[in-house]
Amino acid sequence: MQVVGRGFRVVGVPKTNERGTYLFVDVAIEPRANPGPRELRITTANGVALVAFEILSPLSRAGRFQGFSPADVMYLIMIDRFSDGDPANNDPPQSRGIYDRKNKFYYHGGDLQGVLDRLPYLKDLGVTAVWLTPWYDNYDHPNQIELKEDKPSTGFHGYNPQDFYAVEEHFGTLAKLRELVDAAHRSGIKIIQDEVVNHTGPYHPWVDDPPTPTWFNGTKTNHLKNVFQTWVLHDPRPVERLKRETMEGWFLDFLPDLNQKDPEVSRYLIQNTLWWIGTTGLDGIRMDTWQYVPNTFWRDWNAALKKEFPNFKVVGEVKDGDVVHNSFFQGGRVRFDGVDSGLDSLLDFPLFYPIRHAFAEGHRLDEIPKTLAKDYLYNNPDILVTLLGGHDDGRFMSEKGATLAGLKLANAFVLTTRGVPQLYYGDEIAMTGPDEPTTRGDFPGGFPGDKRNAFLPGGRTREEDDLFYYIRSLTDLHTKLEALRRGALVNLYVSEQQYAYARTTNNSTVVVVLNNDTKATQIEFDVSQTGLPNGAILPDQMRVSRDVIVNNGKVTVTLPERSAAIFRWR
Ligand SMILES: [Ca+2]
Ligand SMILES: [Ca+2]
Ligand SMILES: [Ca+2]
Repeated sequence: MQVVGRGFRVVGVPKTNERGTYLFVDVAIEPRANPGPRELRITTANGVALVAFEILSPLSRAGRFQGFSPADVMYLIMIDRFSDGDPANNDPPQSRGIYDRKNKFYYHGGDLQGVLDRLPYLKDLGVTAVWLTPWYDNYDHPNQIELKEDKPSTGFHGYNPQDFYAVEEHFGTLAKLRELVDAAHRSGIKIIQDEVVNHTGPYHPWVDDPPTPTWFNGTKTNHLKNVFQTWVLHDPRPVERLKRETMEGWFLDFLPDLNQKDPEVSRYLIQNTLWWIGTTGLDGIRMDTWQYVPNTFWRDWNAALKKEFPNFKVVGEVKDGDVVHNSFFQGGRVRFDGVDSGLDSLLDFPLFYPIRHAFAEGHRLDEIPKTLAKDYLYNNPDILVTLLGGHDDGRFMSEKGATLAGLKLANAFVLTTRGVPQLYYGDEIAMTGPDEPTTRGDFPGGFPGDKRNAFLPGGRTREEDDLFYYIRSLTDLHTKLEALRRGALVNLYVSEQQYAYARTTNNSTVVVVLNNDTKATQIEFDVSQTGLPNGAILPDQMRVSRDVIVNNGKVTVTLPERSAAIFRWR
């Protein structure tokens, strides 16, 4: 083993695996090494191989690696289904034949250039952070292992990585990704990467030739199946067999489960994350299938990230409606297992389900404050990512009983309660889709030949336009009013279908009143704990209520059926 070029060297003795198919080499780069190409020269009895290696200049930190906060408005985009900015990559030579817009399980042509082209639209909507579904290279052929409706599927969603160091060719290149991150930053928009480290795609070359004997939990022919007994993960006295099946079982029985307890796997995954952040300048990570990976790995992974990128933030996906369960995974606290995972934030699924029940189906609204009442279990509830829609659930508008008025109410709540609000692409124009993958429909106007362009006002129906501007007025308030970005949440009034709360800072107060009932309402409630003085006049920013005046520490609010008022003081 030799290095060719200056400024780097091999550390220790390189190791090969038993079959001689992998070589593990540690390389140290000198702090003053000049950027540019290098080579590793590997000599064996059978000859010489050269491996290309490149030293990149570190990106300037200004305006990069920013993290996210409750001041942001996050927007989830499924890259393949949002906007096709480069039709030339729709059916690439290396993966010919898995592009078909008529097949909901195939690639549809959306790409990184498409997201780049739509930055002005996102900016106009008031988005400040974009979460993109995974851009890892997925397999180049139909998936014969995972049949959907008895037919082969593809990795259009990005969650079945084939190469952790490459960008999917349907989406673009690493250069295009860097261009997108830079352009987004110039528009005041952060980029959140969606990562997967629990498993690889079913066709990853490691599956037939693992770099170490313990690279995966089990093998293709001999592994546990994930039994999804997730409750045992927070059980201080778990049945070990159930815990192993849940932590180490292969997801859906076909996604090879990486063994993060193998030190080489752990190093590979940590370095891979640092590489994506460092080479692109992105701002945060949404981590898939968080709960199926050991907390000890997360502790080390988060520590490595924060050491290099102190402002960086991570939100984990724990898809569960139980606060007791979800709160166990948030970091900042050593749990009974003796580990602090270091995780900043979680997708707030415990709040997602009551949001759907109340605002889509019209069930009791007080389920929402009842869920928020469990916030004390979290180490930091204010950084949770709140949502009314996502790519793994049917669309809001496809729920039984859903109406535009209900969707407006749900948006009004998500954009005014505590947490980091997250929108799902297309919900702002009331897209429908009852299941996965119809919930991942093509954004109208994002694709060549589309009959209309809903990115532009003229391409939207009157109802869609009305909803779009309603949400835009909410994101506008969220951006302008400090109380909505970082105010404390104070509950003021709860009944079966009405809920009033304030967000307060030292010098500003916003009072939000939601009426989820199908008839008009008048409610009176005490606001003295918000510090609002008697005589204070509060205008409604949404223009559904008359101004209210604080009288004897109380206000009286009259609201039409299924509507939200947002009263602002100072
Ligand atoms: Ca394309
Ligand atoms: Ca591919
Ligand atoms: Ca696992």
